[in-house]
Amino acid sequence: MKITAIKVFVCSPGRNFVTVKIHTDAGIYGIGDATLNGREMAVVTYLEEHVAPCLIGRDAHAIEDIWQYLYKGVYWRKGAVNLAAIAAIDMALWDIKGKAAGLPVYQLLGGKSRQGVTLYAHASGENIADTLDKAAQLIDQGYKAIRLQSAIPGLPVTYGVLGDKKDYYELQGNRPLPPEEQWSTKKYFNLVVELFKQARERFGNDIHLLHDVHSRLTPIESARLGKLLEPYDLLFLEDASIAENQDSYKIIRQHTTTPLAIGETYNTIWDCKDLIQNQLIDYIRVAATHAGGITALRRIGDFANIYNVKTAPHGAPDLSPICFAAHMHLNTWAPNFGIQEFVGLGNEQVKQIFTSTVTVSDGMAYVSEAPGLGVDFDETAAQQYPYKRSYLPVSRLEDGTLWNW
Ligand code: CS2
Ligand code: MG
Repeated sequence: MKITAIKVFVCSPGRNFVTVKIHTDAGIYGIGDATLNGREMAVVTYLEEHVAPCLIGRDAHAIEDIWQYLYKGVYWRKGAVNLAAIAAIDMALWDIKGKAAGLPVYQLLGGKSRQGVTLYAHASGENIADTLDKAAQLIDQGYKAIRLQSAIPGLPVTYGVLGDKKDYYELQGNRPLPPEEQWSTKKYFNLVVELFKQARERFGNDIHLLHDVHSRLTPIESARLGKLLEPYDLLFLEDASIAENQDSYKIIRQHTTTPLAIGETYNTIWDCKDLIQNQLIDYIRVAATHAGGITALRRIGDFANIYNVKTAPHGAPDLSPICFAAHMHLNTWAPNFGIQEFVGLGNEQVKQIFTSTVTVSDGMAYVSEAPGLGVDFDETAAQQYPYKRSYLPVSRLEDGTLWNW
């Protein structure tokens, strides 16, 4: 089965998505997600100018060889743009292979290790009470795991809190230039432990609670936070600190038993190899779109399994329903699957463009038996929502120092 054409689409149903469609001479096509939030057009050009011409005429079934060709063949390996492009091609080829075999991708990976995939949902609020009210609503909907993020008194904007925006798509899709947000670790510490203390008082110990620090603490600050949160038994503390120096997690690990999760910004196994093999983390959160697709996530997941590290794939609003579908097949197969982040199946425009067969009920998600990834992309509907440049914010400390957003 030969690749005959590769098309790249950018649309903005509230926020930008980059979608790849690979056509074959068997009349089967596959789709993949190449969305790199804030740098979408870099990936579009990379795919159209540098990747697509090399793949026309190649065997669409040769997923691994094409992955190696695109990763090693570029010479300039790694990087967010490279691996987002490889990821989209990879997802599309797995979609094609499943369609050709008449099997859902999870069957090609090794079949089901579970019927349903446990989700964690987002509760964010303007204050602790508001955040916990949102969490209570999610618990009533059947979610067994909730990520809590609350606005920080004294800071105009806080990561993960919608503010006056109606949803994440509105929040992320309207940033013509990078907004500058302020960070204060002191103000953050004044709130965050109290948030989880009150959450446990209100909801008891059965519900799983999670929190995303979003890389804003130094290792010793993360160690302190992990220790202070131990009484509240978090499922994991995410992105407690940047780990470009993977050894920095040894400092955190020495001080706390709060489970640690990281990986949504990682592009290859090399970004997390030491964290995993030294068991400095408990969950690896690499995303199919950012870390090289299904082929790569299967490899990273198997490596993590050797060290009792579970998978907890990233599931933010800037990953399209195609990436979510890819995660769902991986999550259904992976013996060491932990939990899947979930921010909903999209707004009405997203659902108009991406037709997914994933179903969600009672805090669990289920893949369908549809061949391939079980998701489709409507090119015509996508044209109604043209690309609109939008950036991620940047963060500064109160003295103006550029910080981690
Ligand atoms: C966040 C993401 O969901 C998460 O865990 O870290 O929403 C992240 O802020 C976005 O993916 C950035 O584009
Ligand atoms: Mg995160």
